[in-house]
Order: sequence, then structure tokens, then C-alpha cells
Amino acid sequence: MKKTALITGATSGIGRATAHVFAEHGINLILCGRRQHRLDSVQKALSRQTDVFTLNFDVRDRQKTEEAICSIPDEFKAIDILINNAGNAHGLDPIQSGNVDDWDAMMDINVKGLLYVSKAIIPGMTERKNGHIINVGSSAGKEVYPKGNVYCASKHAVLAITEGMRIDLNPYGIKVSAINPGLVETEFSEVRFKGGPEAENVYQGYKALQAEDIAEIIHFTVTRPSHVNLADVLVFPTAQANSVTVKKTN
Ligand code: NDP
Ligand code: 8X3
Repeated sequence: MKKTALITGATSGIGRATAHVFAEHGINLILCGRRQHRLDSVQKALSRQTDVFTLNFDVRDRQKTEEAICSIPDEFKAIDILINNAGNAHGLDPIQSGNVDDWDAMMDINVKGLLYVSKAIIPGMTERKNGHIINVGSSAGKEVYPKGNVYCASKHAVLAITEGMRIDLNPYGIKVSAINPGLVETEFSEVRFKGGPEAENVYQGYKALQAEDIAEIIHFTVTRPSHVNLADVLVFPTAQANSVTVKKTN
């Protein structure tokens, strides 16, 4: 029986790469994001391999999130796998000069958005006593780095929520995992620096993780036998030892 996965943030980076790997393995997909043209192009690319349904909503909008998930057609409704991936850093500033709009964006998307999506999907999982929730955290959820303040707080919250979900959903046999990457070369830094020149240096002088690396780990995680749960995975590029120690050639 084919499984169904809902992936948030499927228009770019880790989420899109995960959609590709899942499609290769015949997992049906519900792909979410705000950029409709990207949802359309990922759907077009993957529809030859699996069934794909797309949902356009902003995870910050609680009502739109509920409505979008309610609108999922019957053939996709039994969601086996939820990949809570949508999120970004907004800004890299000391706390004393941080931008409050950036703080709102990170807490509203990375934390509250993850909760809104989960709230809409968990009842189906508890009813079926089956499911796997993967929360994409970060090494920033385990370690605070200079100017990371609120982004790190949002990812620490993702880890706390992951642990809470694992405890509360334990009676239902639902797996809950956190995948926590270090530096991954995606559109992440373009978003963090709002398209500014700082983004150019982030992945230079070493081999950063690629979105496909994380997608493979996510696929490995969801294909373990039913008695095995990879609860918490921390993955760095080889050149990275922690948030501030990266061996660069230049
Ligand atoms: P990208 O910027 O490439 O992708 C972010 C995705 O999130 C996009 O698909 C975007 O879609 C979606 N998204 C952002 N805001 C919203 C929103 N308000 N509502 C709905 N969807 C939204 O970055 P990554 O792939 O790198 O990031 C994915 C996850 O991985 C994030 O949670 C990030 O924190 C985490 N991470 C990234 C690391 C890195 O170094 N790149 C390292 C560790 C963790 P759209 O704009 O179409 O809505
Ligand atoms: C993304 C990795 O180090 O920029 O979560 O916070 S980092």
C-alpha cells in the first residue's frame, strides 16, 4: 500500500529535495508552500512518478492552514508522514538591534506554523493509530551562536515541541523525529539576508550539505522498521564542527 506524505516548504531546498526522493520511492505527496508557480513545476516534474496534490497557504495564517488541510481530497486524506519543514531565518543581528518583524516571522513560521499544521493533521494519525512526524529543526536548536538569538530560540522550541509530541503521541504508536542539520546550501541564506550580498559567502570555501543529503536522511528515517524511531539526528557538513567552527579554504 502506497504511503502519503505531506511536506511543508516543498517549493525549495530541503522540502523540494525530499519531495523528489519520496516520489522516486512511490510515496504519494501533498506539497505545500506559498509560491504557486513552484508548486506547479514540482507537481509537473513528479506526477510521472507518483500522485501529487498541492496546497498553497502561509503557515502563519491559522485559519488558512486549517482550511487548506481540510480541503485535501479523500484519496490523500490518510496522511502517514508529516514533514514539518517550512521555515527560515530572518536576519542575523545582535539582540539589541534586532528587527521585531524578523522576530515575528521566525516565531510565527518556525514555531506557530509548525503547530498549526500539526494540529490539523495529528487527529487523523491518532484515529488511525499510525503516523510519523518529522520536524526539521537545526543545529541552531541545540546550540546558540552569536546573533542567532531568536532563530536559535525558534529551533530550540522545535526540539522541545518534538520531544513533547513524542511523549504525548506515544500511546498511539506515532513516531516523532527531529532532523537537525548544520549548514545546508539552499535559499536559506538568501532569505536570511533578504537577498543581500552577505548570502554569497555563507557556502563558499567548503562543501556545505546539499538539500539532497538531508532528503536522503529523511527518507532513511521514514523507512526504518516499525519498531525503530530515529528520534533526533544531528548532521553537519564534514567541514563544520559546530555553529561557529567551519574549516574553509579561503
Ligand atoms: P529554503 O529557503 O530553501 O526553503 C524554505 C521553504 O519554507 C520554502 O519552500 C518556503 O516556501 C517555505 N516557507 C517559508 N516561509 C513560509 C510560510 N510563511 N508559509 C509557508 N511556507 C513557508 O530553506 P531550507 O530548505 O534550507 O529550509 C527548510 C527548513 O530547514 C527550515 O525549517 C530551516 O530552518 C531548516 N534548516 C535549514 C538549514 C540550512 O542551512 N539551509 C540548516 C538547518 C535547518 P514558500 O516561500 O513558497 O512559501
Ligand atoms: C540553519 C543553520 O547555522 O545558519 O539552521 O543556523 S544555521
